[in-house]
Amino acid sequence: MTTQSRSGRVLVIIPTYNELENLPLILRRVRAAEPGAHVLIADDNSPDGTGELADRLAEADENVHVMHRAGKQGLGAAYIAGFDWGLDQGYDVLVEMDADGSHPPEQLPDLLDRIDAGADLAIGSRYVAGGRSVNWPKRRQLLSKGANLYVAIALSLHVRDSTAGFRAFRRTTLEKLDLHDVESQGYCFQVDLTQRAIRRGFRVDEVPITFVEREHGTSKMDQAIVVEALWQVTRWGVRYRSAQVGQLVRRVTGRPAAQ
Ligand SMILES: Nc1nc2c(ncn2[C@@H]2O[C@H](COP(=O)(O)OP(=O)(O)OP(=O)(O)O)[C@@H](O)[C@H]2O)c(=O)[nH]1
Ligand SMILES: [Mg+2]
Repeated sequence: MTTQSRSGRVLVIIPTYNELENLPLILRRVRAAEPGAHVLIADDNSPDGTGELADRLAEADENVHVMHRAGKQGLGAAYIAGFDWGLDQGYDVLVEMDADGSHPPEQLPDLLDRIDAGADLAIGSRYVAGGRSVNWPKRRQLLSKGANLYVAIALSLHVRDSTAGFRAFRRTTLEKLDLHDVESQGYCFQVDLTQRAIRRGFRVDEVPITFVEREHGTSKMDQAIVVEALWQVTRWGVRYRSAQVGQLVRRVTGRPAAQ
């Protein structure tokens, strides 16, 4: 078992919104699975008191930190704030993990091992050999698979699970992703970071994971997140394709790019 990543200090960022039941469970599992890793809980002023519980848990464990944010601003914004904090504090590897138990902390060492092996971004994937989803309703599985297929075709991304939210980034990767112009949330946020990493030439590895449907609390996924994702991916796809056509035309005509 890996106790601490050889790639340096690890911060696991867990965004929370109304995760009262899940937070103590996930925290215990993370601390057991990867005792050397620190945790940052990024709470958006959850009405159910998750933020206060996070404070109490952090008081009992010096490796647990809490970031209180003013109100619900979406998963992407919480992660960007968490990355900023983690980079500022000098962590070498920054991990994304949901609070609801869908991303098994017991598989965190697998992600960190992949970083140690040279990946710049390790994605916990449901759609590579050995990966799977447990108890996920058929409708959600179809949505997820359909979204991934659309992303792969529209953006020419050779990643099976580009919407996955269980990931480990090297700090040097995040530093080059221009995080401050990322506006997307939800599914789209994960796709955006994936395409940025690939376009900048980073090594992106997928590690098989078992994704488990949440047992407690309620999902924050809604129709707006799906519509945002479809719309954004379509826009990126059009931009990517027109840039490719532009390159092709320049190659054929021998003309330099218009200024
Ligand atoms: N800080 C913060 N966390 C959020 C926000 N929205 C969702 N989260 C957290 O992000 C994680 C993922 O949210 P989920 O509701 O599980 O969304 P999902 O995993 O895409 O959807 P399901 O598969 O239905 O669970 C959980 O830990 C949530 O508590 C938000 O606006 N702010
Ligand atoms: Mg979830």
